[in-house]
Amino acid sequence: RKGDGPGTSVITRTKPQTKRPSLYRVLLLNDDYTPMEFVVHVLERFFSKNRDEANRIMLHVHHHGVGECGVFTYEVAETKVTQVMDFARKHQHPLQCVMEKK
Ligand code: NFA
Repeated sequence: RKGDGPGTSVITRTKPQTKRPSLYRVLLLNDDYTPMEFVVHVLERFFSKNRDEANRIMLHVHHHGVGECGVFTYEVAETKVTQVMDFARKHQHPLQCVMEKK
C-alpha cells in the first residue's frame, strides 16, 4: 500500500497467505527428587504417551538431563507447560517443564 495523497494507488495482495505457525518443543528437566512414576504419569496424562513411550522418555530425561515431550504451536505448548507446572506444584514435586522454539 502506498501513501495517501492525490495520485495514490492501493495495491492489494493477491498471493494466498500460507504462513505456517512456528513450532515449539516442550521439554522436561531432570531433578533428584521427583518420583519416576510421577514423571511417567505426567507424560501419559498431558502428552498422551502410552506407558512404554512414557517410560522411555522419563528414562531419557533421567539419564541425559532433558528430554522432549512433544512439539506444538505456541499456545498449545504454553498450555502444556502451565498444566505440568501446576500439577507438579500441587503434588509438591520440583519437576520443571519448559518450552523452546524449534
Ligand atoms: N531423577 C528422578 C529420580 O531419580 C526421576 C526423574 C526423571 C525426575 C525425569 C525428573 C524427570 N527420582
